[in-house]
Amino acid sequence: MSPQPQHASDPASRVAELRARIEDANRRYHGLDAPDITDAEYDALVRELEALEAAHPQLASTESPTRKVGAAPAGRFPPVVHAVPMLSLGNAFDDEEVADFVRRIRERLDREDLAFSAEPKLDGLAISLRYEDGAFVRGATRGDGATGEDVTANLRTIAAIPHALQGRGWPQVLEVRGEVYMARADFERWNEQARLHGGKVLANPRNGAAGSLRQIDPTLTARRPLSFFAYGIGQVEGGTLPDTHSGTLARLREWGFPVSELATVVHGVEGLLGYYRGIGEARDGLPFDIDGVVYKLDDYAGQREMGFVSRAPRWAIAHKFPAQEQTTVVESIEVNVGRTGAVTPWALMQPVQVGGVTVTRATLHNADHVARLDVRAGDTVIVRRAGDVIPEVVQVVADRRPPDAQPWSMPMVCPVCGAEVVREDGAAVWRCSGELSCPAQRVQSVFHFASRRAMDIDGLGERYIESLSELGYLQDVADLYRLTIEDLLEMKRRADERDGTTPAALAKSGVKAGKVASKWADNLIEAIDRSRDTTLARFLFALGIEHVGESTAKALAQWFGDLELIRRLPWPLFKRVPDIGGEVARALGHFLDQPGNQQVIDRLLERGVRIGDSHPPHPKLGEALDLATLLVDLEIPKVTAIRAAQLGTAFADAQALLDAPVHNLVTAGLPAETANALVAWLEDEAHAGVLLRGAQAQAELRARLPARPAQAAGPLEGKTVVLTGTLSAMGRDEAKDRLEALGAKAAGSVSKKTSFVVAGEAAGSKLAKAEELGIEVWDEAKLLAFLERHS
Ligand code: I6G
Repeated sequence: MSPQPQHASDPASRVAELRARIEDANRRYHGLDAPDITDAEYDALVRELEALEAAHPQLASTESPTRKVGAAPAGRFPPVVHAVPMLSLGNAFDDEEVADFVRRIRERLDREDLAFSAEPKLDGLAISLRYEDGAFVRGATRGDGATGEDVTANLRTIAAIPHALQGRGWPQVLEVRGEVYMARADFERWNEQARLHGGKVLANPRNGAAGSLRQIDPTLTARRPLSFFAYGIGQVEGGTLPDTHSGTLARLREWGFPVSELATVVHGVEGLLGYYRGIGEARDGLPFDIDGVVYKLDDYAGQREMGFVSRAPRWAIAHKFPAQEQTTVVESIEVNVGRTGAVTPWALMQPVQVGGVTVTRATLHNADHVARLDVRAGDTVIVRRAGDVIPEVVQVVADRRPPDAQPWSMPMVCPVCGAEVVREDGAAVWRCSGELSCPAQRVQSVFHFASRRAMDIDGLGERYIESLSELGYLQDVADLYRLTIEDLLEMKRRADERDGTTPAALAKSGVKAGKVASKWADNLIEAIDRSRDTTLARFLFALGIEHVGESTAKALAQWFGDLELIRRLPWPLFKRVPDIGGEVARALGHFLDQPGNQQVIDRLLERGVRIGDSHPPHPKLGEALDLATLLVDLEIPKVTAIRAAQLGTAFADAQALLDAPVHNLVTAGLPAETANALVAWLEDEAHAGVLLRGAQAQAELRARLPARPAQAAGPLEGKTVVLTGTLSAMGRDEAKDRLEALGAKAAGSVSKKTSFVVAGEAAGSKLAKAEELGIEVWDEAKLLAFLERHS
């Protein structure tokens, strides 16, 4: 753990110290959106203060932060006095505290069966939206609970917030409360772009949401991908609402507010804890960050009777999950060399529990990120681990830096092979220039190639790949298909010797070394052999091309259908595939332009790799194989879609355009500035070459297009399916592949859009969700029967 500062020992001084620290944290969190401690640390300080105030009542004060909500607004926006205060929630950190919460209500109301509305607690920013006669008139932050900030203009830019209420029956005045948040994928996308282009990297989705709402210029807020969930109400006048919270949520849905689909009604302590566990299991797969779940007594009459204690209602509580952010100390900054040569810095840290997992390493993304955060060895940092994302360092705690901490810089040579580390102009990534002569790149590329979702060579772990590479058996992935049983046995013998696992030691432990090794080698050779029969998508993914993940590889296979065709395409043609943009297309083009890579593909095919699912290109490609589209895809400065269309009409083909003098371009209707920019661009031989290759590739694609309409759509075309639980006859991945092959789209979470859920053994919250939403559920037998019928 990080070194903690010394605390005052007498209660009065410690209380004063805690109040000052908590108030400072409140100001940073609510007012400045720049927290310097994690939520867990904050919660611990508040708990300590509460305990001290309870043990020493003479120290209690109405001015204590334990009696207040948030922080007074920082004054950037006009103040808004909330007609009904925006409170905060008490917290429960374990089952016992939840049981106490329920017991207190049961005793005070003298009721046995208590119904609670339960919903996830989003990690966002609480806001209040005021509607008068159905029109959105004002939106405010929570502030200190009594007074917030008027951020109406910014809230109007969020698509999920209705400008006018839908349906009918709404009260004349209605205040809706809820949480503005940034979905994880939007946050990741935003940061990826920010890292690439030097923009503002957000520490976490919550800071992203809060910072976005505090922009003075609403057009800046509009650019941020923000979402909203409604979870309650404030002032209501001139109308009535249902007499339960769950009924109100349903009504809010009808009036056009997004309400969490995971909100539900449960009964008693068991119901609450079951909900907590179910959401806990689903947490990593949710599209947004949550820090717990909230339980609210469902009936308003009971809520009124329970009332409030200082800053929080007695009828609601937040049950917190283990924190996803923690502080720890960076021991050193190391770099990793990936399969594309990217040299990525990461932090080796003192072990710390984050979200229930011990973490010692966290990514620092790239050199710019390290520079932006100014992370140094010795620094106390905040690490974050959310969902299945790799833990990352998000912030340095500046005032805990040791005086001798030194700034970090990227090593000039690759720590693995000694080749120069270089950075392309304008790129964020530094690369080892050693390519396949760098053992790290070689090992990583083979490891990826052999992985389950790629060529699926079972039994070939990273350690063996390292040994095979060290001993010269593997120069590149194609060498896998030359390995013999003898090579493997020789490698294993030498590796065991090096690791001290001698045949004598094995014999002593009762293992028949020779037999075991030869069985292992037989199996591995068999697995390599099996992998020869593959699909185009797997093959493309296995090549480890930068930015080409599994879904891009599948899209390429689906749209172009043939490796030989893909191998010859110049980069702009890849942009014809939906969801492939310039960056991915250029990475693909760059990979295929390297003679070394083409030779590896040749050798793989020579050594027996067979792609079994080649087919003609997707007929839709035929819709945009013209000169104008090519010119747009080439991203030529000043050549917009309109200008490209003019050129496409004026010139018969790419060669005619290349031959045209500048005045012909102007005659074709191009402004002089655009014509000059185009001529300057075409003067570069590489540009002219890619234009001509693009035109030839278009012609080839046209020739390959199927003469008649595409094959009939798969039986699951347009269906969205979610797989959950354990399937015994095949893995979930295989089931997913087979359903996708029949046209289905696989999703990670259940929503109203899900067509059906395949539920194996021990299916949990996703199954419960499907049942709750009335979505069709298939058991494994039904899945197998369906696949059998459509195989
Ligand atoms: O901060 C909050 C998050 C979520 C809440 C809340 C909530 O319900 C799902 N509900 C209340 C009543 C309050 N804060 C005060």
